[in-house]
Amino acid sequence: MNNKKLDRNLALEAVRVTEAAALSSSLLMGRGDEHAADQKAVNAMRYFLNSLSIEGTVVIGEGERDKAPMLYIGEKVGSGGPKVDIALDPLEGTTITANGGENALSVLAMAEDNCFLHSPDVYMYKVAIGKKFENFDLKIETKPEELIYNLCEFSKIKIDNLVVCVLDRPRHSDLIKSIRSTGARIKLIPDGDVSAVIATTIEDSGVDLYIGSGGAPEGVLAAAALRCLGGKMIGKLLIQTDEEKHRAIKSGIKDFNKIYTTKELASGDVMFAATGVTDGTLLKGVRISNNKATTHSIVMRSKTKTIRFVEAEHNLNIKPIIK
Ligand code: VTB
Repeated sequence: MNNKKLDRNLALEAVRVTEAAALSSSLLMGRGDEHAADQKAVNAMRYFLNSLSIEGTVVIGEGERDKAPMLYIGEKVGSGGPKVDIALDPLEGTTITANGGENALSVLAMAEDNCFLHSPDVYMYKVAIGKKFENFDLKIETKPEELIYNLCEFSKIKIDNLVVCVLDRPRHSDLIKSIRSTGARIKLIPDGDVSAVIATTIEDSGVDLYIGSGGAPEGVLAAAALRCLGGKMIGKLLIQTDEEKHRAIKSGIKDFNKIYTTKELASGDVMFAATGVTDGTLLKGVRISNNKATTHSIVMRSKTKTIRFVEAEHNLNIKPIIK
């Protein structure tokens, strides 16, 4: 069975996993406890991952083994079957969930061995553009102002109609100034850059371009999504300390200055599933009423570019949420 092409039904199985994680963590929406919400998502995701017929290895996970007791990088999951590499974030947007904000997702991507960049948990500078700009020559060294002018020239979009999404962080103050100097508009987000990168490719999301530094593991997950949806992303690891250098080397990174394309972050036949935890641009969050929960998920494959939106109703009398 090993090294066989991934069974397409696995993508549908993946939704069950993200649904479970989203359901569990959504119970703690707005309760101000990021850690507990994350833990619930991790418990549920791990339980359901272990029921899949795969020999899975977590390559993007909750962190190093000594810091993450579950779903750590290198952890084996599944009940046996084809070898699959797994990139996951049981709760992308822990703070968002704790605050009851928008765009928290439970995310899972799968591919054959060695298809995901084994990224250390450091920052990555990311630039992402949607499908409508796919033929645009995206270069990481282009200054934000120039990138915006070039993109508008390429697409004939008026500058003041272009919206750039940026994580709201003090480290982005110069970036924000540069973007504002062009006349383009900005959507500042508190967290959740996987969702923001995906938004560049969703029609009517109100986001055209994503720029800034965020988690590198989230960069791999976002690239996996773009492989299925279209759009382009480039990323560069931002390795700032000796300790980060050491972790990068341990992850197998040789060239610290390498600029990664979407395909270098997530190559091969990729499957991507996400379920909304809180309401967002792409998906609605979990709704619970009368012992019934409704989830909204997306599941897609890079090979066929099939995109499925799955709305599921869970009868909590028969199958309670894992707590
Ligand atoms: C971003 C954000 C994520 O990490 O990637 C961020 O999109 C980067 O770290 O949702 P900082 O918070 O240090 O800026 C997350 O918040 C996930 O932890």
